[in-house]
Amino acid sequence: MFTRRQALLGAAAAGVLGATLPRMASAAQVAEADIAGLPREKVALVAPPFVHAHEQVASGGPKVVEFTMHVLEKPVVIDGDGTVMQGMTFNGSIPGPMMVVHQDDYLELTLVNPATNSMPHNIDFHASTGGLGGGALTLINPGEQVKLRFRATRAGVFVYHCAPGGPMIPWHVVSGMSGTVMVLPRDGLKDENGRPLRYDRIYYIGENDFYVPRDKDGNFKKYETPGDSYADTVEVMRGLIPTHVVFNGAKDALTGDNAMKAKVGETVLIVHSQANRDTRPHIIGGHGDYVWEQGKFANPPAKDLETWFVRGGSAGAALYTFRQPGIYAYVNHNLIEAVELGATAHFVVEGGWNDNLMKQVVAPGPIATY
Ligand SMILES: [Cu+2]
Repeated sequence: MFTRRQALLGAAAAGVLGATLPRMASAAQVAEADIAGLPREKVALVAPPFVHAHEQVASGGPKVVEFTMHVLEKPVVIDGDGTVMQGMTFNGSIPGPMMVVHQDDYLELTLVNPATNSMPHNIDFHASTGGLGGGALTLINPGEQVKLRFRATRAGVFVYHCAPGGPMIPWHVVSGMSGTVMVLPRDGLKDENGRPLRYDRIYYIGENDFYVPRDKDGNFKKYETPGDSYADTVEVMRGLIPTHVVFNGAKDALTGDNAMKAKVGETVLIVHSQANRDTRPHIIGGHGDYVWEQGKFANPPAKDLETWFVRGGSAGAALYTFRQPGIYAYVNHNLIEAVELGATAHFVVEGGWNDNLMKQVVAPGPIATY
């Protein structure tokens, strides 16, 4: 292969730089040589709702950011009753971990399908361009691995999911195989006037709809393997009514000891993805100060939203500065889904109460008679 570097060296030696280069190196070869010269960074992923450390404003030029994920098929408990689903996961978590890069970086993923799995898997990156979002180039059997690189040309939060073909696609997705890539603008997030926006903390909430079959008595059924659960699960899926709608892979995965933390005055970026079904995030007692409802940062954020809409197959981002302490429920504001099916998380916020914003003027007591 004749690279741009070789072409430049050869042309410079011959003293004809510029005259021969365009015809001697194809655009693809030029790009490959350019990419080979970029700095590389290896990033270790962390399980949601946490996100790996990253710069909000890129300190250098484009680079190649390397990630590795293992697909793990495993049973997961999805509610407090001990209901078990035969899950399929990226890196063992539902949702899969968030990968953060900057616009014009190259994201390079090594995807591993261990021999202990039973099925082929792949990855479709909504952030990428071409080849089924990488799905066509990443289909691997148990015992195989593959490496895919794509250029992050558009800024925003984007879903990734498994898409191994036909009826396997929705089944793998509703079994847990989705996650998010965040492509930050190189100069960071901005408000509607182009002024910089920063966050003190970031949380990634992946919402999932699960379809667990029931036995004739109405109890959730348990299966030995994903394959055993397939036929019954597809029947429930076709009814389009989920048995569970949860954040972070299980009912109450983000409440109690696992509630997300913040302090009064801190600004939190909340990224919310749903790979399969529409949802409507809402902070009870708070707002979205700046919301990229469609999740794409080239568009100005909406302001002061009460509830926002995240389309199935996309991710949205909301920036909120907490102004009061307390426990905030963060819900899908279909309240049946929030309370009955599981789509509720908590933020525990420390700090001083502001009476100017809210005050109980008279405590509850008997109805006054005059
Ligand atoms: Cu899969």
